[in-house]
Amino acid sequence: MHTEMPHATTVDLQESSIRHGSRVFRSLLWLLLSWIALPAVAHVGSPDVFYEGDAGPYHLFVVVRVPQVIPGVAEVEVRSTAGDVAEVRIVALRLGGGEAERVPTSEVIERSKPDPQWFTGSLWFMEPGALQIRVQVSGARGKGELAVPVPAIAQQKLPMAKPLVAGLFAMLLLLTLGALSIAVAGAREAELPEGETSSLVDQRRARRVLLVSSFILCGLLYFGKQWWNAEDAAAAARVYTAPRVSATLVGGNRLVLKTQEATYLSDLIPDHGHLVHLFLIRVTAMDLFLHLHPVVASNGELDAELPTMPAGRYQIFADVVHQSGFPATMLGELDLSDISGPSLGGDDCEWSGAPLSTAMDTTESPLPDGGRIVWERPQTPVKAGVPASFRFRVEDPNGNPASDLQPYMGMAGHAEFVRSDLSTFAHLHPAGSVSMAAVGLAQASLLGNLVQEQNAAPAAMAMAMPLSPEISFPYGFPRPGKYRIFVQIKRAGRIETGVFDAHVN
Ligand SMILES: [Cu+2]
Repeated sequence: MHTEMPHATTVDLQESSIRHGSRVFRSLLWLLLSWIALPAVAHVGSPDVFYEGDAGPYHLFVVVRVPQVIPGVAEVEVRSTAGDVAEVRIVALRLGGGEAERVPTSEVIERSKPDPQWFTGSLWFMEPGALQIRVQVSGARGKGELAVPVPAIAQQKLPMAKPLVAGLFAMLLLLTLGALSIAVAGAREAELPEGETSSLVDQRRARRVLLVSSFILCGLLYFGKQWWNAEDAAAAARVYTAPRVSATLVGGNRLVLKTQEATYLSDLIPDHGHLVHLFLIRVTAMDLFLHLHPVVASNGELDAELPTMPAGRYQIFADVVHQSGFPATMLGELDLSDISGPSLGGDDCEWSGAPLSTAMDTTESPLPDGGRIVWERPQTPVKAGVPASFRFRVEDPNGNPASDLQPYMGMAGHAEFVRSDLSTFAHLHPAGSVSMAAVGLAQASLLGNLVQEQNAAPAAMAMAMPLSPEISFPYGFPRPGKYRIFVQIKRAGRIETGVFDAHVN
C-alpha cells in the first residue's frame, strides 16, 4: 500500500514565514535528517487521518499520513470509487481564520499505474496546528472539491544517525585545527621574506596568536553548542503529548476532571452536539465501557454524574475540539470502589460484557433485544497501516436487516477502536477519523462561509431517514496488536453498543 512519493510540494501556510530563508533551510535540514535518521520507537495514538466524503459528484477515500516531525512531508492517498476521474490536485492550508480564504496553488498528484483509481502525492506541513487539505477533482462529471481537516503535530524528535554524528564531528575537528594552523602560520611567516626561516620573535608572536585564537575558537564552539542545545530543546518541546486530566469523585458519584491548566478548556466548540465526549474503560479487561458527556463548569473543570458502577481501575479518554478546529484526546485514570448512581439518560450510554479476548477474534456482537451487530470482516487478516472500510450490519432478532436505526448524535454510528494496552484510542464516524467539528469548519471554509457551522454535516445526516442497517468506518490501524472495537448505534430510541475483538497483523 505504501508507495514512494514522486515529489514533495512546498505549501504556503504562512507565506511570510515560509519565504524566510532560514525556515526553508531548516526544513531542508529536517528533510535530510528524516531520511538519514534511524527508525525510532513507534508513536502512541493514531495520528493518521482517514476520511470518506464527496468532492462534488466524486466519492473519495482520502488518507493523510502525517509527518513524524514538523516541518515535514505528509503523504496523501486519494482513492476514487468511480473510474472517470481525470486529475486530482491537493493543497494544504490552515483550517480556520483569514488565511483559509487565500488558497495557494494546488499541485497535481500522481495516478497509480496498476490502479488508475488511486492517486498519491505529498505535501509539506510547515507549522503544527489545525490544517486542512483541499482535494480538487476533475473528470467526466465536471469538477468537485472537498476539504479534509488534519491536525498536524510533531510526534517525536528524530534522533541523529551515528554516521552523521561521526562525520560532523570529524568536520568540526578538521575545521577547528585548520583555522588554528592558518592563524599560527600567518602570524609566524606572513611577513617573512622568501627563503628565510622564522626568527625567535616570529615564533613568540605565533605562540601568542595560537593562544588567542584557541581562546576565540573555544568561545565559538561553546556558543555553538549552546545554540544546538536550545534548538534541540525547542524541537523536544514541539513534540505533542496528550493533555492529562486528574479525576476525583465528589459526593459519591460525581466525577470531576481537572486539566493541568484551568484555561485549557476555555475555547471548546461542540463536536456532534457536545463539548466533551468522555469515555471510561475498565482496565485491562475492557469489560465495562461508558460514553458520557460531562459539562464544562465555569472554573474550567469537567463534571459528570456516574451511574452505578463496579469497582475497578478505569482509563479516561476525553475528546474535545478547540476553537481552531484542533482536536485533543485528554488522558487520565480513575480508581473506583463500588459506587451507586442514577441510570444514564440522553446521549450517555454504557456497555458491559465479556472481557477482551486475546486468543479469539469476534465478528458478532449480541444486542439486548435479541438482535445483533455483524462485522462484515474480509477473509484476509486485518493489517496495520492498510486503510479500509470497516463495515458493520445491524440485524433484528429474526436475522433480518434492522429497520429501526436512528441517528445517534446526528450520525449513523460512532466507533471507538482501542488497543489492548490503551496506547491507541480512535473515535470514528462514517466520515472517518476526523472530528466532526473540524469537518464543519473545513466545510465552512470550502464554501467561503465565515459563519461557523460546526455541526453542519451531522445536521444534514439527521434529516436523512430512515438509516441504513449497514454502517462503515474508514480507518487503518496504526500498528499491529490486539484491538477492541466498540460500535455505537441508536435503534428506536435506545443506544446500543456492539463489541468486537480483532487481532491486527
Ligand atoms: Cu462520536
